[in-house]
Amino acid sequence: MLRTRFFVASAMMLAVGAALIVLQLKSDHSTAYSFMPKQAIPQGEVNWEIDNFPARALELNTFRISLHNMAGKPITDMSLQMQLNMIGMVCGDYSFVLTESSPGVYEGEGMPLMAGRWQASLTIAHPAFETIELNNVFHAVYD
Ligand SMILES: [Cu+2]
Repeated sequence: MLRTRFFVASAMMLAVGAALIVLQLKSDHSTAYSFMPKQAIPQGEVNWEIDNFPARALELNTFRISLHNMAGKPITDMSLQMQLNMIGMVCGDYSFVLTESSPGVYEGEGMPLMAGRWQASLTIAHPAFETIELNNVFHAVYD
């Protein structure tokens, strides 16, 4: 009898502990926005770079996107566009085009309008491919 009660009590404590861990993981997941430098696309992989990471607020920052296929060869002649939006705040978007500076490498200048967390939405288009949309998150700071 005592043993059963002990077992029930331990099982409940384990359940509560597990629930707390799950809650903690969930809240971590919703608050931890991390920059993902590599993202997969159906054709291969995308590499994100921001010069002087974290980005500078109210300054032009170079965003460099490298595209390569499964064989590691550059994916050329794509049309890239980026839009920056501040997360959880409507303080203005910033859109710009990225141009191909060397085969498979696309560069453009983006300006986050405030310090904080920003979402970068990238559109990769080509007449022969289905348009790809990717998102990333980065921090902007004041100089
Ligand atoms: Cu803002």
